[in-house]
Amino acid sequence: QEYLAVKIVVNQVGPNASPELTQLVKDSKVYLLAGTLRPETMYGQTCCFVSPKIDYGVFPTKKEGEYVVCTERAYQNMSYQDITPHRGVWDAKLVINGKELIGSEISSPISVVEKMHVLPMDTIIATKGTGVVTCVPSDSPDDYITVQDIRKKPEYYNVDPSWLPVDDVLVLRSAKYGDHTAKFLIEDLKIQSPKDKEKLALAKELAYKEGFYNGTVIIGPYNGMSVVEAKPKIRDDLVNAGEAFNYSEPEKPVVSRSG
Ligand code: ZZB
Repeated sequence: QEYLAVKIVVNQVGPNASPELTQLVKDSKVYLLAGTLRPETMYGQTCCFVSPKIDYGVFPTKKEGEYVVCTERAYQNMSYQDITPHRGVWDAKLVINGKELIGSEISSPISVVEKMHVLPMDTIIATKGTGVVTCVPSDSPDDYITVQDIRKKPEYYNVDPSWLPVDDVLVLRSAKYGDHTAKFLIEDLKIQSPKDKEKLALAKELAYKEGFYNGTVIIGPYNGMSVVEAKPKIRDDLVNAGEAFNYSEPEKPVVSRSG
């Protein structure tokens, strides 16, 4: 699986950050690394998700004074792909729980919304991607329903309502689902909560397929172009600007049955 890791700048830490993390963000450049398969939707980011159930590492990059936040597992993978300073070395400068990051003020490449915040997503899987998910509520049903749920009960999630994104930014058009694919599918499949796992998996698959094969970009420099055409261009632009990099995730290790 070939992911794009998007570098989201942490401008200011939130209220739960430890003194160590606060100091590090003051003294250095710290990026959240969001793993995505959909670079063409990056204009529509409205926040970034981490899981309060996952521990993350703050790891060094090849640039002095620059750090990235992701799961140890993800960084370990990267350490064999000539992305990190030392091959096969994955020592974290700092280990932090996702909770520490919530409420941080961030900004992400090509996002129309310039000032965003980190919010909690309980359904992030620790063993996939970087453990950091950039939120695109226009085209990701999981993101759409998660933001809605936080909006409904911010106290439960321990989220300051001022961190919530305002309007969704619409980035793709398709014949089947219009300009707001995620909203369409959430309503059509009557998905009520981020815990509706099976329906959300179906919504994700439908959104992926329609977006990729029949989607058109309706924003930014590739406005009017098909997703098939624009996707690699947007990916390359981000990589060339140093705002993202490609990395691959190995298939799950297979347990040998041969004995
Ligand atoms: C932005 C985005 C915009 C995404 C969209 C999807 C969609 P897959 O196919 O299952 O590998 N993601 C990444 N890592 C995780 C994780 N650890 N746990 C839960 N979700 C994760 O899914 C990869 C996509 O799932 C990634 O691409 C990321 O969200 C999220 F419009 O990034 B995506 C229809 C989906 N649309």
